[in-house]
Amino acid sequence: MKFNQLEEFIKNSKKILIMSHINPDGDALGSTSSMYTTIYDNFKKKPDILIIGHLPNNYKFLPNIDKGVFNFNSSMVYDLVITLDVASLDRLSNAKILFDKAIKTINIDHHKTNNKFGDINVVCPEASSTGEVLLEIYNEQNWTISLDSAIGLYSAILTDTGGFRYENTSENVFKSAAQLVKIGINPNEIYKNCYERKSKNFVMFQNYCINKAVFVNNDKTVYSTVYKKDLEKFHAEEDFTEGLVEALRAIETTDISFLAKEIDSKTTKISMRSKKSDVAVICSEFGGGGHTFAAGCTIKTNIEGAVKRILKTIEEKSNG
Ligand SMILES: [Mn+2]
Repeated sequence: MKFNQLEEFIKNSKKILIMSHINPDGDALGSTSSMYTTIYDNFKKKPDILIIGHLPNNYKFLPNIDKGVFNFNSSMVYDLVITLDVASLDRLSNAKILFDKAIKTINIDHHKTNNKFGDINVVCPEASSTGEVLLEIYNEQNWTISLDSAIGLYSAILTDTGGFRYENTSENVFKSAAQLVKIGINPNEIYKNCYERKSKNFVMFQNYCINKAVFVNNDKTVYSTVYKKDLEKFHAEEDFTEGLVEALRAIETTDISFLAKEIDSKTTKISMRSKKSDVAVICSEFGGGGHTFAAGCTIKTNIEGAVKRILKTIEEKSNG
């Protein structure tokens, strides 16, 4: 791969913005942390960072992520906007306006449904994470990778592979991780930051959701529901549902697991995982998308209606 224009874009831009998708996860935030750090280390420029939604407590340790802001001026025109881990522009929510106004744009991602909306697109569906794509770019460009930058990349790869467990855990994932360990990152320290800083409410909320899971189709499909009143009861933060749908997939009989979350009385957000079936296909029926074994969509109806429609589509499109 050749990414020559990337350096040219960065060098020629004064005002640079880095942003990722709404309610960012470990890959989104780790990649953002690393990209900021690497641009500073190599070009002495300080990009702006926009965090769209909530910054989970367990990712506050990421170097330079404290430079992130949560509000923006919609009249701002950036010379360059870099999106990381953003599969489609609607994932930027109302911050899309900053992307639309930017003079130049770079789209770096690993979602197979990414529709290449940037002036430069580095989209690698075979990569585990956007962090893995970034490391490839840095190596190719011979950019310096500092310890702080490596911490972001390792966190991105660690979390998007579910701790080196998911099907995207390739040979290159371990090669990348080895390079980052060589730079000096401490795997145990990063693991503890990412995974062992849960609040009591978080654990109790997750157990509550698992407890009320519903099994259908001879236990091949399992789902749970999250109502606003559940979130209130446990004083839930945005990231409280993270990992739930994977926990349900871990059941031996499960092929497809999904979580239906009430946004309002007419909007339900679905996140879906599978072992065999292509859930990107199922979610794309509802205008969503993602990866083969991890996808999501938003359905304009209440939870009960959304669950009904999803179960029907699973019946039609799954591998049985
Ligand atoms: Mn990702």
